[in-house]
Amino acid sequence: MQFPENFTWGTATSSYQIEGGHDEGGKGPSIWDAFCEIPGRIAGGDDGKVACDHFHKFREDVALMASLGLRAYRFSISWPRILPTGRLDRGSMNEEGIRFYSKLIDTLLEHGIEPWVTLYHWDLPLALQTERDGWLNPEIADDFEAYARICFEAFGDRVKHWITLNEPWVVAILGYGQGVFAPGRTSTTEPYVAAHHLLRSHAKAVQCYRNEFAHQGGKIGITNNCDWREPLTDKPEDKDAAQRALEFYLGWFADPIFRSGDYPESMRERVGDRLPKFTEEESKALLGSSDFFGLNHYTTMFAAEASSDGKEGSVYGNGGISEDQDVDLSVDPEWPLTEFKWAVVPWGCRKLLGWIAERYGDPAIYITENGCAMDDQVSADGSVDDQDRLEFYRGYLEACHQAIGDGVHLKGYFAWSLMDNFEWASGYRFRFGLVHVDPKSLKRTPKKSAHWYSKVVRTNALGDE
Ligand code: PNW
Repeated sequence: MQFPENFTWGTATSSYQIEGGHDEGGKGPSIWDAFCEIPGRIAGGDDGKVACDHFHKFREDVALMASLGLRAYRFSISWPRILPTGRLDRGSMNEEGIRFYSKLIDTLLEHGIEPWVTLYHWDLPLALQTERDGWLNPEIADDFEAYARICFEAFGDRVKHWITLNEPWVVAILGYGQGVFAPGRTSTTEPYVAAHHLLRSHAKAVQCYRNEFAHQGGKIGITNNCDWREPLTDKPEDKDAAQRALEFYLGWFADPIFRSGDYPESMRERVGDRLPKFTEEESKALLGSSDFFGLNHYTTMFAAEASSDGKEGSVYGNGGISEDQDVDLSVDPEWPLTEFKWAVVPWGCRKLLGWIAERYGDPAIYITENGCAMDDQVSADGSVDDQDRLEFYRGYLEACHQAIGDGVHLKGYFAWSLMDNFEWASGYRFRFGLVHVDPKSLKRTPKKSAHWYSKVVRTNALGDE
């Protein structure tokens, strides 16, 4: 199974999950630094103070990626490492932070690895939360634009792929709806407000890039996450439920950008006044504001018209505010589960890619995350024979290959994650890495899946192992 020659192969990480150095090099605190201090919020009382210590070991990590033959690396910039208070007016810019990412980018380029940079992967400067209400404040769009401009200025000569936001759905639903992620708020109105200002912020940053940095010749887009929703039966109500579930999950963020400049009709109907409205100018700025369709995809569930007993399926609920969607979710007990209890369903990936191609007019799609946590058995020498993870990747990459055969413009794939890291509210219990990181020595050892992925990347082909 051969992939196109110019297909982008990479791995992905995010700042808070790997960097550590939480109070080093002039960095200010983020909402995740604070959230981890609250008893009971993170499994095992873990935090990202040291994480993988990538802040000090980045050269080693880049060399490791190069040795695996990876061509692209998606990482995120920690906003409070650049602006310790989040804004230019109070604290000033942190030159040390700029120097850190500059060195990282140079090191990647020296090794022939393309940097793909995410501006926001959830580590909001704490002061923007405590003093200004975070993503609930409309003015955050100006703060985000100012921060983005600094990054374009400092790194845009070398960075040609920008991702404004990672998974605004997670920020809105898990951060402001269920409160399991920072800032830990629980509400049925705030997710829609936060989502609205996340979208406005994205559009502003893109406008800034296109107006002021077009000469840099890069691409800019957004990454959304979505699982596949398969109708439980052929009944029209279940088919409608699956469609509605996808609209509440992905359409919420993708319709304004790739389709209509506005939220899906199904959301307007059901959410009513709690769904904010875009001005005409905002709609115009949003529509077409992404050069590519970034997609993080992990799993699949069945969707059915809600029954009165209101059952819920996934660890994080059902992909929106359940009360608003009227969708029941379930899984097939035959589907294998990862350690994270996400079902392994490669055909769901193929179907989702097809759904996106159709609904959004065949955009260039990049899978910016796909991967799994598995029950790694670590040998004394740190090696991990993770055949199950390898099978996961083989299955999902086969599905990607089939989607390309269906005519979907899938242009790249980033494995989540380069290495085991801080898995948010689950702490260090779940290991998504291709590379094992020893919790004490922080020594890196590629797992069996990493060697397999390395072969795929080098040959553009899915071989046997
Ligand atoms: C993504 N959901 O998070 C993130 O981008 C990564 O930082 C994270 O480590 C990875 O997936 C694994 O969890 C998600 O509930 C968190 O559907 C939750 C969901 C999806 C993605």
